[in-house]
Amino acid sequence: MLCPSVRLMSVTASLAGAVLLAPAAYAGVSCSELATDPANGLLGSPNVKSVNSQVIAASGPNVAHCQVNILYGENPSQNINIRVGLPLNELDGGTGGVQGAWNGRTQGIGGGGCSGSLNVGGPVNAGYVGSGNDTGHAGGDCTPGVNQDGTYNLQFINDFIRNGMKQQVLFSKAVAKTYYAMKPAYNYWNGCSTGGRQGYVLAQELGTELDGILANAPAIYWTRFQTAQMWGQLVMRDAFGGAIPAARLNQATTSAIAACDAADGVPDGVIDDPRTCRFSARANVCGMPTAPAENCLTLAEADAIDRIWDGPRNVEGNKLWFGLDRGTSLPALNGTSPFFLGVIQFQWNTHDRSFDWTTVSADEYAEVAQAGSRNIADVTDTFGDLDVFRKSGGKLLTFVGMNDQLIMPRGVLHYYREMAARYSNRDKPDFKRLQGFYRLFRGPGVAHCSGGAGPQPQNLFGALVNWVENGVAPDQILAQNTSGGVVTRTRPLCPYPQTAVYNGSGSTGDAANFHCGDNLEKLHTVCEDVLTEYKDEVSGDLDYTGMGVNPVACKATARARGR
Ligand SMILES: [Ca+2]
Repeated sequence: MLCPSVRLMSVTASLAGAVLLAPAAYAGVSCSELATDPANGLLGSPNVKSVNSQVIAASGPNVAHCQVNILYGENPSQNINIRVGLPLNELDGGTGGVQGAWNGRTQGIGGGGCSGSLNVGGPVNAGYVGSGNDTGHAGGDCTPGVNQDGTYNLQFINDFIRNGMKQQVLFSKAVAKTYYAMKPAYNYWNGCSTGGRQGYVLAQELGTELDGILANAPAIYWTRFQTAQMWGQLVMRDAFGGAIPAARLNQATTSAIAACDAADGVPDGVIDDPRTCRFSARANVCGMPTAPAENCLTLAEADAIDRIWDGPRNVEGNKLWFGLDRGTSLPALNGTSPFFLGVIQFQWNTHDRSFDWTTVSADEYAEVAQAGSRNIADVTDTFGDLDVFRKSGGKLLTFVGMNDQLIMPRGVLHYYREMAARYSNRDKPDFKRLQGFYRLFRGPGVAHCSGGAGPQPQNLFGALVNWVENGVAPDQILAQNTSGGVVTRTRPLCPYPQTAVYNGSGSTGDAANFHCGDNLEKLHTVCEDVLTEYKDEVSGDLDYTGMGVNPVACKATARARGR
């Protein structure tokens, strides 16, 4: 057998950036020792309430690995479960990596909804040290964020919003260093939805710890967008006391796609940029020549759907958050029961666990939104800057489906535009400059994280790794549709504000016939998405601050459009 230290040095040389701590002799420890020897930094350490570690044998698709479970808490009420999965090191029989079976990298994975995740099999099977955490609570219920006595349970909220994943990342790096006697060469995050939001929190608040973050469909602006999940429910309840039948909602979506699909130059069943689609559900009112053969609407239903697309406004008509875009499946938020996290969000906003959303009219929406902004959104909404992350050389990659049915994708564009303004030389957003470390890819026709009629993005994480380790920034991401395992359509996805432009000849089902171009930051599109002042939702002015959007130009274009 090759001397471990020689072998370690030779393979390490192939991994740029790896830092070898102990070239003379391999100083790693066995998996079982990680939790039993206080010298390894876990047992007996401050705030580590308990720890165990054991080798888990290979099973089905899962490789043999070392599993470390840590219960972390700085006080009796804080109980964050963290799991770190480590490909076996040499002492434990691992082979094939830069040390044992390890590829020299860590990859934290995120949760969903109000849950974390302890399932680290994906990264571990790919050779990474994988990590997850439960965000400090079991299950997916956010209700305990408000105590019965009407106070906030800030421990619960902060552990879910930020503490869990920060400790997860820090422990995963420390445990890897001890187990392999090597610092990880690269550290990554990989999450979607809540996992995407967690990636943004890490970029904003733990900016020096990660080299690359894949944060898809991020649930940032948690309070504001989850409150907006209830908008359609209020509108429908006001108008006719209940939900529009799903078949009629779905027909309205189908009709909107039919009306706007070809306007982007490619009739493919997908609206490339739904912000440009002005289709009104009134076209589907029963008796209208444009009405569909089945599932036509009453006028009240049509107006309610138009308001769902438009999104919440206050009584003065100023926009408070973004709606669901045309082409997006509507029943997830607008079914006979509201989405459960939206109901709980109203309770968080009002810090009243028994708050009943059915007591709120659409005209009163702004009051609930403002309560949320003033009471809790500073804690939950994670809209901080990326200064430290940017300065330390991190790369942030985000994919968001334009027909996401749970988060409002325009919220992600909103943050991206803000950062483009922040990292520009002048007031005007500078997307090229922003793209130096932060790239946002839109997925036309794609639903929440995946699904929907649009081409699905391929190998986003691989693109991030290539960017971080080889300096190759992704200029496009390949997306595809498949049917029965056969690829039926390919299309490039482009870094915002570019989009895929058809070259004019050849199959529109072939990515080779498209290039990334155009500029979707059209003045009227951007102006219409300026929001009412944060924390003054009831009667505040539209807030252009920090958006890089010129209010004078917006007023001029609004006048020209007669709006
Ligand atoms: Ca189209």
